[in-house]
Amino acid sequence: MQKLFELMKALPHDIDCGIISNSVNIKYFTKFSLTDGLLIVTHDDAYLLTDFRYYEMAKMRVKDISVICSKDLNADLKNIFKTNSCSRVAIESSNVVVKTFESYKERFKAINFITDSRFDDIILNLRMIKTDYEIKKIEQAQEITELAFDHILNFISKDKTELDIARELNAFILNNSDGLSFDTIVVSGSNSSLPHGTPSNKLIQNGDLITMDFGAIVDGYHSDMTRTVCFGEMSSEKQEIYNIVLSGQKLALDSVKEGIVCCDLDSLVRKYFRKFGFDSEFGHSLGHGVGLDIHEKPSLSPRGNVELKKGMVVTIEPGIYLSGKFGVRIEDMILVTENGYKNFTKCSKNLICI
Ligand SMILES: [Mn+2]
Repeated sequence: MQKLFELMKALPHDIDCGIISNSVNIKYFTKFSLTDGLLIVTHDDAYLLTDFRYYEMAKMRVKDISVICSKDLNADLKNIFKTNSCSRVAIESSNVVVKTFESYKERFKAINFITDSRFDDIILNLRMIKTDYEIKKIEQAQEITELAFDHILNFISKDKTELDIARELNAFILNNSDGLSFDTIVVSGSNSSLPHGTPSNKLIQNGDLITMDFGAIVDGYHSDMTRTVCFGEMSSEKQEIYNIVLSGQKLALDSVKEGIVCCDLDSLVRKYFRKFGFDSEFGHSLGHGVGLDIHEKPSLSPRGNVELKKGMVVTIEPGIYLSGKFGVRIEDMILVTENGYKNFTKCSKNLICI
């Protein structure tokens, strides 16, 4: 919160006040989850406006921020603007829908609403650098994800479908964490060439590669991991592609350090795959930030212009997808450190054959 105050004060064209409506951003600053509420920040003060449903719990849990049980949002906002002499009020342009924005303008005619992305940017940039508390939560989420992986390796057999495997992973994660990071991906055989394919009724067959992409949530913090395993006999072509993806991932990991620009890291792997003739077979980004959202800044894509910094948590997940045949993706989640990285993902990347 203190950092946000400082960054707001430092903005080139002064913003007196900001309205945070994205519940993930509210959670970030207050550690409190709600689906309905506003966090109003001035240069040195903050107010959490919520209603009867959340008020008592918020009052207990949220420290250093005035919690207001709002019965009349207009009146409460007007009051805050007046008490703090706010005339330039920023909204989260990437979160506020047109209808809400029009109604703000209508209700507060004297206020100049700032709609450029500066306010969003300072929040998202703050969220990129994880605190020790956040790192611990992400670590816990990843530990559960790996227990789920160990569990599923013993579950997979020839009488199981992709859906059976996905449901078993989901059940394990739901029993041991606060939720699923996203809809679990389990794709096998020729379906594995679909990077974000949906699990189907297809039975696991001899020689299939099975790609599983899944994660758990702990106190709002996500984990993200992908492993590709083999069922039965492995063809030399599959082995070869697996090794290329694995070396591509290693190349990226070895190059992670403070100061490297995200697109350069992405391009290292892309160029490496090109040597083997795989240009368009790696059609997605190398990775993404992870935290209170499963996908957040920075983006490790060909357009990612952010420099990696100590404290960022990102995935490194190259893949090669041969349409109609099979695909391989290997994904680890790492913490960027001064001289390299710390890998949250501990499980082996040697090709596992079941
Ligand atoms: Mn991912």
